[in-house]
Amino acid sequence: MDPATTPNEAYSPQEIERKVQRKWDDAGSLFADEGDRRPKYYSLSMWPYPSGDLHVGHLRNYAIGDVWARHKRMQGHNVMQAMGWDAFGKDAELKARKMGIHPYEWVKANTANMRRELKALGFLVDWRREMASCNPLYYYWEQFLFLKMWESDLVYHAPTKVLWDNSTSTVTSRREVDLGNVAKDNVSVVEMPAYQMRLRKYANELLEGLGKIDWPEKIVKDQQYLIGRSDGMSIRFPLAKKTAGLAELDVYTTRPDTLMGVTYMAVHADHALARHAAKSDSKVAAFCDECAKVLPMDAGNPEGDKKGLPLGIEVLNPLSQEKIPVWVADYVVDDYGSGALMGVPAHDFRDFNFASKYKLPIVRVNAAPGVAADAPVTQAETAPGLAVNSGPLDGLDKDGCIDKLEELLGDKKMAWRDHGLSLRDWPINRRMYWGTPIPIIKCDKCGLVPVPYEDLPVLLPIDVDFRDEDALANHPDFAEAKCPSCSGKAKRESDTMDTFVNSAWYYARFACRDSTDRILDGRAGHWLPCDHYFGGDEHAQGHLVYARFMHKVMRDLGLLPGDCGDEPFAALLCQGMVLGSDGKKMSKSQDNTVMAKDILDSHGADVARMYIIGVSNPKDTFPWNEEHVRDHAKFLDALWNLAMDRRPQVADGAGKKADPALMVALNRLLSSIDRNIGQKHFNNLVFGGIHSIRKLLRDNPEDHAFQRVGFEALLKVMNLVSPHIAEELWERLGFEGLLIDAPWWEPITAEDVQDDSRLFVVQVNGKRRDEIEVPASFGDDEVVKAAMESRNVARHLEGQKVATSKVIRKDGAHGIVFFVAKPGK
Ligand code: ANZ
Ligand code: ZN
Repeated sequence: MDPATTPNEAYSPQEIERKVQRKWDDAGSLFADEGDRRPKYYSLSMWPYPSGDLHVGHLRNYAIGDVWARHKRMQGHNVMQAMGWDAFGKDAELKARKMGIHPYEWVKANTANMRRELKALGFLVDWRREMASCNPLYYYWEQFLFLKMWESDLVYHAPTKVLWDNSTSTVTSRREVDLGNVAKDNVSVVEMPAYQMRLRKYANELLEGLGKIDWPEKIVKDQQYLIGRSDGMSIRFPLAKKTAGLAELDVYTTRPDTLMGVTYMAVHADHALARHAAKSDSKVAAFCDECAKVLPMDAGNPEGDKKGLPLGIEVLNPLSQEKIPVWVADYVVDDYGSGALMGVPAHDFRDFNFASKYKLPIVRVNAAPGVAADAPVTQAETAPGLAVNSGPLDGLDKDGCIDKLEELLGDKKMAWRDHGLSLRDWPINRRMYWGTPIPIIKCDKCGLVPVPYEDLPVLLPIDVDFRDEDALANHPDFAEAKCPSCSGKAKRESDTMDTFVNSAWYYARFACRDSTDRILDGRAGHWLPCDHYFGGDEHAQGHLVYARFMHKVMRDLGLLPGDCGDEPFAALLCQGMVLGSDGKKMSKSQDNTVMAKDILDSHGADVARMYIIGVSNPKDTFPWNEEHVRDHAKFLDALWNLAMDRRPQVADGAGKKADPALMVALNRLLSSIDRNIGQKHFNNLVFGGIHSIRKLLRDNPEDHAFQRVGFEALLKVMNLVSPHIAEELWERLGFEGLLIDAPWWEPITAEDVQDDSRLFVVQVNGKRRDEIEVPASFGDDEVVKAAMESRNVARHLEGQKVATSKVIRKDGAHGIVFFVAKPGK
């Protein structure tokens, strides 16, 4: 049968997608094996929390990662992408409590849905590596990791203050409150014994490592801020009279040069001096109780009313021996520095407000150039100038003051260089059932005793009354235990780990998820570090810190085989959000959520993927637009028909040489596609790339050789974005092998894109009407003339008078012609 004379088969996306996926499966195309000779490339997109169906935010994340992964593969890498389920956690548990569905059942049903949808989307994922954090084999190794950390004192047990969500009776976090997931009114500060991971121990390395990875600037800044390392000094103020067993009060300051301007000291309500004063002063006692309720996010806030009370205690300025009163104040953070500060109202905002309110002296000890030493201070002057009114420090800048103080006070151990750190250790228990059990046994005689390795895993019982907020503690088989140390009767720890522990090391386990004898075997050595990571920037100060920490911990514990690097994720891209069509954040309550399934059912995977890649730069946020989705469906339909029509030309073009001018035009497009991929502007692959190549092909049917090279290139780009239709057309047009395995084109050289023609976009009254190609030698008049002759432009100028025409030339190769036309002859 002659394909040119039979009508085309209609484009039926779902059918093609199923067929192509079967083809990939049969060929084992999606598998990533360690034995492969090509260089490894591990590309990972954050694993989903199985909350129900796949939403379009997931779709976007994975479509972006897949563009990158498929491109790397075509460039000759052995690419591994894996998928799994961040299956433990609060949402499942709360849902369970509310709806009476067991979290296990809920997760099972949801993962089944999401797996089906993800598979239907045709991502390049090695599904043999699928794993879930709630699987005992996974959390067995997590418990093993915990015990290793326990042995090395990288996790310890101590009381800490946490944010308690009264509405769910679980531990929450500042982030949850900031995101609005938990109402601030429902939150209180409670002290609770906690297992804490020593994040602070790794603060310096976490900070330095940021310089070695290719991460978005914003995330790097967020992490620097979170770690919050500052340089300064600790200064020791002798107490005028020994109090509460203390002879001195130490404070940390970033401005030691302002020491002579200290007019009061402030301590946190939990400080020994405040607690001592509270014993004999009921007003202080009441105030301290008030302070205990201040949420940490409010305490550090530079604005807002600051409250305090004098304690009737005095210290001496170590430099001048002057007496200074000690106050208790609600703006002192208890676990920063020493939980006390020196108040310098003239040069610190918070101190200025505080001193103004309580009529404490404000003394200038620093002046910018040109400011007199006796100039009044009307607001805090925080930029460091030179010291004034400061005795031995006068005339020195900040560094000079620090040197001088070291000289004057260093020997007496009254001042020393020091660092501040905002980063806190990481409490990992959440008072929940649905998580990894903490492998500890609590014995009255022996204290906290680790579960012996041979008794791991500590299985999470499934037969519990999960409506009980203390389900594990009340489960007799689980709770009763024998002390491994004294064999006496003991209790098993009934708390479980935060889900962030699960997701802090999953990327490594994907390499060898079935390993039973090692947490990470040689396969992890092959794949790690992860070359590229994709996910949302809401994880900047949580997951992305914890995973970096855990990688270094596993390295130091000797659990990373071979050279896995010091950082888990060499490069990172954070995609923007998908908003509802109303421009608002998608949420169930707004009724503006779009599920991947909706668009899969109506248009198929390729349309879904093409829309979500083409609609905006991966980094940007955009509102969903149903009409644009339909436009993409129409586009792919037209493209299918064009390709099917051109089968004879493509077949005939083999072995022939295409017109050089057309090749230059094509090469220009390919070169810009390469540039856009490099910069991860994947959106430009759709309009600048796929659309433009299609247009070249449509307009030049007579050059059969060009039809062949053009379609070959077009399908390769489409393989990154809409891989099923591309794979199918690859076969129908008679190209060899599978497209998914085809190599990318060689880099385009300057020679490939040189020629004597120039491309101009033509606009009439602000609307793009055509693109013309003219000889490079054409002057502006000739370009305008050629533009007016183009069919589409002529049509839009018909019956009108050209009022203005203008030619703008850009970077040699491209340009724009503008026409302003008015009615009339
Ligand atoms: C005196 C001073 C003078 C300060 C001045 C600043 C400006 P960063 O920069 O964030 O590291 N501080 C120390 N411990 C504190 C605590 N527990 N709670 C609240 N504030 C505390 O913060 C360091 C500065 O924060 C320190 O430097 C101290 O105030 C204050 F012109 O000391 B400064
Ligand atoms: Zn014991």
